[in-house]
Amino acid sequence: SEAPLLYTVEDGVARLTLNRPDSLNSFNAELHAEMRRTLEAVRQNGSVRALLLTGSGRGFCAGQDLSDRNVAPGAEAPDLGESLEKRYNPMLRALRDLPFPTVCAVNGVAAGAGANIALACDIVLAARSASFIQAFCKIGLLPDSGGTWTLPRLVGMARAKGLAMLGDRLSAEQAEQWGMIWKVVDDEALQDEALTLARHLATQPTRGLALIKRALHASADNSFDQQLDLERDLQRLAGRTADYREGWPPSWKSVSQASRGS
Ligand code: T3D
Repeated sequence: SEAPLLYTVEDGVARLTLNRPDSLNSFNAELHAEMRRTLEAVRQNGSVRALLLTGSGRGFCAGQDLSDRNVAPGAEAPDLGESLEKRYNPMLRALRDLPFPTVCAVNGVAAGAGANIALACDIVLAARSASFIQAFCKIGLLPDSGGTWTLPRLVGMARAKGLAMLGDRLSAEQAEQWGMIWKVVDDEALQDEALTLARHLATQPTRGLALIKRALHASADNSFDQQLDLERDLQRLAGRTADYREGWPPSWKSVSQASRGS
């Protein structure tokens, strides 16, 4: 049978494609194992400078494969805490902590954990026909894969509560209007545009982008004062990178000339 996860590296971009289209790329144990292995390989691969995550077929990801969760009456309940501890949480941590930009191309419906995996990426593009569903409440669960942390920060508490407690389908366009994602793209242009964006990011100062990511992530838990201290520390590191030292005179000149209209 076909691999549940497709993985290529080209032009500094690691492309991961969830590939269980018959079940809308839902996560079974095999896909979890492949994701874990591949995210580790991506982190270790010195030539990778951006990651692009997408799905095959008409969906992006429907979250947990519920056919692995059939609970017969009277049977012992599965330990979902263990599922998060051993599978989802390590995946989300690995994805979020990658020291380079992650782009998600949401090609179709993103439901349950699938929605929150997408939202854990740095830049989220979605096909116009895609949608996001915090489906958990319909089966008695709460948003996981970081959703209860990510959602209020992206869309505010009122919308986070509505999404999480109602489980309604949010269109890609509404998600863009709410600032939950970066951009909606026409369906037929999605993969090209996402790849172009990921390739562009892979040519940019990777260490600087990693520091941006660190600072923005830390801001969620810091006071303004703490964040100023963090910016000082990280800017010190950024100022020592070859990218800064080689890059600033010509790009500064071209920027200032452009802004003077010459
Ligand atoms: O358990 C733990 O470890 C805890 C962690 C939980 C994390 C979670 O993600 S919990 C939330 C799980 N996901 C869901 O509740 C979403 C379930 N799916 C849906 O609600 C709908 O499929 C969608 C709204 C996403 C899409 O609807 P639609 O009408 O476009 O497609 P469909 O017909 O429902 O699905 C197409 C096929 O995919 C279908 O199979 P079939 O009939 O063609 O053979 C359907 O059964 C299958 N499928 C969809 N989602 C899942 C799935 N199969 C297994 N697991 C799924 N989650």
